[in-house]
Amino acid sequence: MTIYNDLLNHKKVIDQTHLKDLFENDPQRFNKFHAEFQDMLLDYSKNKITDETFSLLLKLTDEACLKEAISDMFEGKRINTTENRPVLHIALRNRSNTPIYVDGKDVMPEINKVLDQMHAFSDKVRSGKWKGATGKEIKDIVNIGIGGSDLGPKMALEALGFYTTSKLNFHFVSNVDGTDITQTLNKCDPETTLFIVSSKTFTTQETMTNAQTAKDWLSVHLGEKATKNHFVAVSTNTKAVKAFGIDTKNMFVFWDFVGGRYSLWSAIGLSLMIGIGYDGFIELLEGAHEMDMHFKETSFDKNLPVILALMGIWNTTYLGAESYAVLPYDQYLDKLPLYLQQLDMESNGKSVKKNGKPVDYSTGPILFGTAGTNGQHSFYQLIHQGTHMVPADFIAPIYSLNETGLHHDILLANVIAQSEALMKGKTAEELKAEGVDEELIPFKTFTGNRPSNTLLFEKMTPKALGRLIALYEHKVFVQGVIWQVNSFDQFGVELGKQLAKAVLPELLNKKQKLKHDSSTNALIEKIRNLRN
Ligand code: G6Q
Repeated sequence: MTIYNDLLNHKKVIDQTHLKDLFENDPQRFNKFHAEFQDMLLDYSKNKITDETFSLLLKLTDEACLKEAISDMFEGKRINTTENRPVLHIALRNRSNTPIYVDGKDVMPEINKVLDQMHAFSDKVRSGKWKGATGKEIKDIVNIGIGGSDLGPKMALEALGFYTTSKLNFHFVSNVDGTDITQTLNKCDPETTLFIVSSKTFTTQETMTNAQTAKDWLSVHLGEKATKNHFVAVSTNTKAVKAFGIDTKNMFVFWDFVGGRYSLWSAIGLSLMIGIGYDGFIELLEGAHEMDMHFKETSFDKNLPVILALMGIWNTTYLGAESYAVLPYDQYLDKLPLYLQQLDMESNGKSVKKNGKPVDYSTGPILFGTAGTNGQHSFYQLIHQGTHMVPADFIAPIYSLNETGLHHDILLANVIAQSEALMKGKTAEELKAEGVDEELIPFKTFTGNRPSNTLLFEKMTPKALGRLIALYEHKVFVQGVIWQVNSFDQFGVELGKQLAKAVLPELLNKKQKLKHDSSTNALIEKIRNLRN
């Protein structure tokens, strides 16, 4: 790992420099450190980098054989090594339809077939041709799913709210907490509600529990037979869908080569397609496909996902940042941080390399964020003046879909001012010149020198969203390759699924002997004594 050591040495030089000076010493800095694709502008000049940093970071991509890794993914090689699966979310949006082979078979015809099935179904629901058991049109769509089978369509339906039909209400039930399903059912009429049970495995405890409760609720009101008009399934597990009582004609399949957190583009996006229509969904796929091609074909020094990944690696692995804020200045993107939290933290929250050896450097950071300007009135304090360095991505559309008076200009002024303030800070001298009281100067001083990226795009459209999400997917991919982790498994998530299954019978049966530690035993005792 020679480049690793070179970068560690180089860090010592960077530690002596201030971002403000880098800008003052080089009026061309923005020109050097920005990249564009379609209507997207990525300004990464407010990172603590120099020409040398950037060229060393680019060498990391050679060392990690990034070019080959990208080809392997696009060619359907089994790059998810621990689960022995290819990783082909890119095939789901392969609008050019070039064949992609898995075990000698082109996967595109199957993918297009499911898209056609989704098209026909979503048209029927949107036009009112799909009827409930009593002959009424559907008014409420309830997606029941969790994690990757929930966050994508939930985030995207909100992001594309401007393009979503107002004839239908959309609900997402994910938590096994009975409050989630109860509150949703309270808003729905059984005669006009359609449930989409979304689960890759169709065995996930939360989803199956919620789906059963919904099915019972429907049966009480309309009888068991109503299931066929009010339930559809999105899954890879035909047997389990059948066993649950959903007609497999109303099942939309996807495949093992689609990871949960990468499944928005598959039939998991059914609720989204119903919301924005087939054409809108295709535009989303087109946007993502454009980003796929940009990622695959553009040299790394101009490649948006690669650059974003390298900035993240520099900040996390070398400069010691432990967290990372995603700050969209667009109300429609309010759920983007939540979505990216799963994408990034589930993919690269790993401490073992693909070869089974532990890493001795930092990998994926803790990701958080919220839509601007709300965060400015809360956690930005820590970002500006706390003891942690929190690199941030500011994301903003240049036009609002709801241009109202000066609102959007004010919003944009805020996003620009924030990244400038983080970079420059405010010195004691500047405060003195402003006439600030001597004793308040330490409190009002800002060190600055805090890194950020700014990503501007024209306006929120399905295409723009497709590009944006694919950008972050590939960023996470590049980081995984350089950190040498498998970004596509999630054994940490699976642990939770197993542990809860072991405790449940102990909670239900007071007599069952407990063999945990004293804390776990006491907590179980307390709950079961009171509940029984
Ligand atoms: C995603 C994860 C996880 C998964 C959920 C739901 O990458 O694996 O969030 O999506 O656990 O799983 P099912 O779709 O199988 O219900």
